[in-house]
Amino acid sequence: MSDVTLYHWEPNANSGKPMLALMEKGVPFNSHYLDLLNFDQHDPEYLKINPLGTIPAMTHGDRVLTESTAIMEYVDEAFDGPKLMPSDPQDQWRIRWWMKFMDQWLAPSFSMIGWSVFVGPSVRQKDPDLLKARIDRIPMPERRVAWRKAIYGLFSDAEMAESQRRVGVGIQMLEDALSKREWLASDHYSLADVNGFNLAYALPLSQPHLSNDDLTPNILRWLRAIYARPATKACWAMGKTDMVKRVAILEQEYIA
Ligand SMILES: N[C@@H](CCC(=O)N[C@@H](CS)C(=O)NCC(=O)O)C(=O)O
Repeated sequence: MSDVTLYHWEPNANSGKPMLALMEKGVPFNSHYLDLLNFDQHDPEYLKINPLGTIPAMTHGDRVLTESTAIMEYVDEAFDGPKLMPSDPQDQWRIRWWMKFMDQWLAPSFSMIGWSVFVGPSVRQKDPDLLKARIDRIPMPERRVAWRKAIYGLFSDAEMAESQRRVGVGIQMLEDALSKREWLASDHYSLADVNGFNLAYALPLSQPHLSNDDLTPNILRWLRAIYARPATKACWAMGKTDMVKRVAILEQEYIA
């Protein structure tokens, strides 16, 4: 029995970041799955761990850790195993630059699109009174707004267009960076790659007109190389829903 417990949803976006970091490091952990589409993250029991009602969260002994990127950095420092943050200060800066850019600017746009096309439609057929009660108990006002918009289809055309624009800019930036080096932010596989994979693994399916072998060969090379890693395969095998099956697109090799 490990003294590490990870509270997570599918290996995807924020939950997948600490899952994959733990598995890359070879750190055993207890997996506590929360079904985001069943609003498990707002259950009173879980709010004792993370009062914000978001996932992931991790406990290590009596320490409680939240924020997916900060958890990954903790995991890299606190446990043995391959280093996912190199010692060179410029590499560290580049890795943190990319993680901040992805977390703050790019991921919210991916998320808005995902919530609009997948999360909202997945839950809106539930009983209306139950949905209202579930939304009303969400601790963070901004998350309540996001859930309402997703469930009732209220994301505006302007905000969806801005998210799509950011996804386009982000894809171009990833392609440019990956045309200069093998990995995203240093010459070694790092936390920036773990972070980026969780954001981008389904791009060839979700944005096929912007990310494919012809337009973004370096992104595809990079995604396939990460998916070929045993830790990534093991991590995605932990998924419980069809969502994770999207990663299978990376098993297809490019035939010119
Ligand atoms: N900045 C936080 C964001 C956490 C977050 O918003 N997670 C999403 C899932 S990717 C969540 O819990 N959403 C559920 C909700 O808002 O109810 C982190 O990186 O850990």
